[in-house]
Amino acid sequence: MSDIPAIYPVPEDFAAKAAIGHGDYERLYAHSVRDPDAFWAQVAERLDWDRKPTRIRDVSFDLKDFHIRWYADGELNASVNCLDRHLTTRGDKTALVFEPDDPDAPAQNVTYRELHARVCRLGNALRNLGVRKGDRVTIYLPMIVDAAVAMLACARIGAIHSVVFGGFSPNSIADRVRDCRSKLVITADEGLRGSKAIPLKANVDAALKMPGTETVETVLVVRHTGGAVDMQMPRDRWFDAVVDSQPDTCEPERMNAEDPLFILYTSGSTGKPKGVLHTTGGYLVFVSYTHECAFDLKEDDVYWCTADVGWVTGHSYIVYGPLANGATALMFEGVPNYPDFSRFWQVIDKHKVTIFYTAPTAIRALMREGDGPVRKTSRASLRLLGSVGEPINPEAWRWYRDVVGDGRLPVIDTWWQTETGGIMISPIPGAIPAKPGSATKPFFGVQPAIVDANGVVLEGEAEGNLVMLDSWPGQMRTVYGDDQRFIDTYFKTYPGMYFSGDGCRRDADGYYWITGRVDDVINVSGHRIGTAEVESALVLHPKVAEAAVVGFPHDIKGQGIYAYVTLVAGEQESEALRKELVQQVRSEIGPTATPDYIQWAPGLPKTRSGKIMRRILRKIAENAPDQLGDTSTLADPSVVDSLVRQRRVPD
Ligand code: 6R9
Repeated sequence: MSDIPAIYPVPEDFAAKAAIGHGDYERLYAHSVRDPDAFWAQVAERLDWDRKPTRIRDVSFDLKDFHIRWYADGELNASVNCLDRHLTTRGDKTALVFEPDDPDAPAQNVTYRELHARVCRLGNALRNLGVRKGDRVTIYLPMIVDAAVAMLACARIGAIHSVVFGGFSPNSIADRVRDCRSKLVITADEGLRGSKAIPLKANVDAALKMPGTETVETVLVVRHTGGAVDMQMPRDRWFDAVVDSQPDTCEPERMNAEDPLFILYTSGSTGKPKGVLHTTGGYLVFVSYTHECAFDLKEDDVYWCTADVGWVTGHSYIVYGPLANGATALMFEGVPNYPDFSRFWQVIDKHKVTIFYTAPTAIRALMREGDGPVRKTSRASLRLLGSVGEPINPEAWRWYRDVVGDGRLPVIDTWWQTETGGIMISPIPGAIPAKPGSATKPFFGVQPAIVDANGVVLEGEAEGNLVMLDSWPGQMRTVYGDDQRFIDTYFKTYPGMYFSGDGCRRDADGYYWITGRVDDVINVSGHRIGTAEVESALVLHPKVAEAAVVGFPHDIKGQGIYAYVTLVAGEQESEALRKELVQQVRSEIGPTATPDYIQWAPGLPKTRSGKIMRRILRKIAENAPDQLGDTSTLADPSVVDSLVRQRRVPD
């Protein structure tokens, strides 16, 4: 690592053209936090409001009077801001470029005018199907233009969308439909990933057989691959049959800034995934502003974020941020290694992509294939690279900059969360020199701090837990249907502050270095998996008495899933059972939660009060048996020896 420079100045040619250049950051940041009301009032002018807000920030993190409201007397419609207002100046500009899974299938360019019409037609269809303001609509689609159309059509009529990632299982769909009592589901016959068909409609069918999903009245099915599906009348309707004949204008619903825009489920340290709720005004202000500043957006950029719309990155930085800014955004249906490991770079050349935003796990997987697949492409159109989802190790950062970016482009490492709505800590590319592995400095108006275990704010160089001292417009407003869980999860650990769940270090230059989750959340390839969810899936098996799940370092995925399983007395350990358990987790949650390793555990290390000591299990999973620390408080220290003996030793 010593050969990686500790700091990379902003490339001169980039700085020269950047909207926010050398020396501007400190001044603008100081201004943004000195008078947040004035600052965020001014930023809000970037949107078209039906009624301009006069109340800007109305927030208290104090548990006795807890509330978070931004722009509370403002009114606007998110789809109008993403579409209608661009029609006069950018009607014929490409809003979305669709690049299909199969490189030989035709790509599509959808203009703002076309996208507007498609959104309006679906909005009308949804209204005809009885969807009203405040109703919930579940979206379970592949990475196709209709996914963005579906989100924006909901926004247009004031329905709250809940996008479920296409890799999730029927069980996970059912959980999410049940939790928010969805009225309608929008899906497709199948998705395509690396030429493999994903049976989306069949998964929805299976989900809707599960109890508690009876609220769903209609399933709209997009014809995508043409694969055979089972249509159950009158519930199931073909999307084209219902939508295509609709008028291509649709009266937008006038929304209060604090009316919900969407719910997105995310894993936490306990229980089932929680429905993170974002509202309309603050969220849209924040994602459009961060998208413009962090990516130094220019009118003629072709911007590509490789995330799936099923994650927050897809919501904020494929759909809402870029479209609110009138940008051209690329949607890619496929995977980085199909037909081969050069695909990303070929797509960049094909569509002349200028800004590329991906995840460290993808960078590491591509880096492992060597420089060849990259070097055989030009990538001359690129001017900025971004990373998101997990800590990026300096080696991967440098490969990204030097090989993908030919050493000439700025790299921004952007830290944020589903809960934060948008980018919180990131270089402003024309203004902040980068340090590989550091997300660098807070975005305008964002006030991070590092606290010790007692919640004492640490100054200067420090390491501890990452909190936010004050609100920002993109902050989540609640856990859908469970205000108390929202407060308990984020505001109880350190009273008066938002707790991120991440550990963090700040260096002498004031740069922030995220060290990873400090709670029981595992970050697998940038996807959050709660250990409790995997444990529940394992103990559902009749032969399993108990399970404990921890993360361990993984070369490509960042973290892998390591499960300790104790069988019911008398049951036999076997390879077949191990496979069955892996399959069980996949079908309960989805392939992203697949355990990398299952270790049979005759017993688990517990305190005398019966608490599993995960610290010890983590060290064993990390193959660091000499760092177990104090085991004297265990009820039965001998279980540790047997776990250590049988641990997985990486080759
Ligand atoms: C946007 C997104 C959030 C968690 C977060 C943190 C990790 C995200 C990161 C990063 C280090 C970065 N994370 N970006 N860690 N550096 N640049 O990923 O949202 O899926 O909710 O995950 O991901 O641990 O707490 P989400």
